[in-house]
Amino acid sequence: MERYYQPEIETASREKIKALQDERLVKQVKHIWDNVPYYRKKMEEKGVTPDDIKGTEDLHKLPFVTKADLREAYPYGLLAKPLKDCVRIHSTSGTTGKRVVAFYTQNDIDLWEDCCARALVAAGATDEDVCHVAYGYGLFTGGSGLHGGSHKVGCLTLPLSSGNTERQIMFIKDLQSTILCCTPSYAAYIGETMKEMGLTPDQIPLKAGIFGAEAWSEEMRQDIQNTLGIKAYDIYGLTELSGPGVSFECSAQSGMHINEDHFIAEIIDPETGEVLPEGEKGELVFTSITKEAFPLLRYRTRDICMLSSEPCSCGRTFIKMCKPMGRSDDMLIIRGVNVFPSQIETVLLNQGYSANYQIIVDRVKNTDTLDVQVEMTPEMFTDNVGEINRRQKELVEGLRSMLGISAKVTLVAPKSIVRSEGKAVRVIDKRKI
Ligand code: DLL
Repeated sequence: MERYYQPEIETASREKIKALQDERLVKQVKHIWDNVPYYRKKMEEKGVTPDDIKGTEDLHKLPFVTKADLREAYPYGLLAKPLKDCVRIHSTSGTTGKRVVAFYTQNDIDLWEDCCARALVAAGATDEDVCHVAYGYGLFTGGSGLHGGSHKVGCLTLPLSSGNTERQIMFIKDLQSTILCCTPSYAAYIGETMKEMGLTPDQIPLKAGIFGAEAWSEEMRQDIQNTLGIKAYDIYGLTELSGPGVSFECSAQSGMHINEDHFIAEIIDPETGEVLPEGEKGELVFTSITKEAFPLLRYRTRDICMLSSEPCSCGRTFIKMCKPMGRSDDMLIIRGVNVFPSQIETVLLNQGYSANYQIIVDRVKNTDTLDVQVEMTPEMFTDNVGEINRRQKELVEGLRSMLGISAKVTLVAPKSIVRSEGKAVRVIDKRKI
């Protein structure tokens, strides 16, 4: 039977959810107008005042907020509460430009941990479980978010953080971890290491995993489920909005329910900013309606996604978002064609490879080149040149039919591509350097 952490809201009627969103949005806009001069100026420039916002149907009147705004207002410019009321800071893992810092009051932390607890319960967690948190702890939100959620559910929490993979496996075995929380690429690495240590899925107690923080394909889900002998659930979020738990997967494993009592989602055309009807693909935009310290109105995530309000077999009534297809800024334009790393991953996994690959893009004599380096699995490893050529050709064909352009494929020896303990680096674009 499906279990919920907060059934009264997770299964509420659509009317109740809408009424709650209307009420919270109106209050949030007023809070921001009164306390954040940066926002007030942006709203004034667009000719909007809090009086114009009566409910979600007025959302489109508000200005967007982008990462550029967050950088410009760094570090305190978007803060809506006095610092003395804030109890925590987290920061994005971005490698370029100024980091984005987000602030939390105790109430913000509480609500965020509730969202993570909802995700854990949806994945089957109870107070009988041992929850192994192998997301990074620190400025990154993954570790603290799932850690807090795990406490709320009453799981025995193992705050391992990432790294030291053999030790992780020792603890999983010795302390009987049943739920694993980490990035999907780290879950795959843990699975690979277990295999090398001679462990089969039935020798480890894990039953479920909560994996997110990076794009991962359906094929990668199957791979992780088989290697670890678990059910693998997706979880989505971003530092700017709190961290993991903006949305989470349920037993249906077909898209993530958005915690709509805290976040209002929209899909927009990334070029024009126009709001798109449900079911269309575009950029995901969120408004946080309960955040006190660092509230964001219409924040452009740059994640490309679709929404669906089709009823879900799990009984939750929150709308669902599909797996993000990648970030608009991760999308590669190669010889004029849009390519997402996740499309390449799908081809590789369908042809029996693991998710250990790297995409190298360059520009030679004014023409873009796409080189996909793929690790052979230990089972298929060979030094027979004819066999390697045959396999490479097969992959080139698969990629051509998926992407519509030709790529070079280089098969490399097992274990030669660096493993990731956090978010995997899939693309090296030498054109930007
Ligand atoms: O990655 C928060 C998080 C931690 C989510 C742990 C889930 C689990 P940031 O480092 O700020 O926050 O990165 C946010 O990561 O805009 C997406 O592009 C990407 N992302 C997060 N979750 C998913 C997911 C955390 N499930 C950025 N699928 C987001 C695809 C994801 N991409």
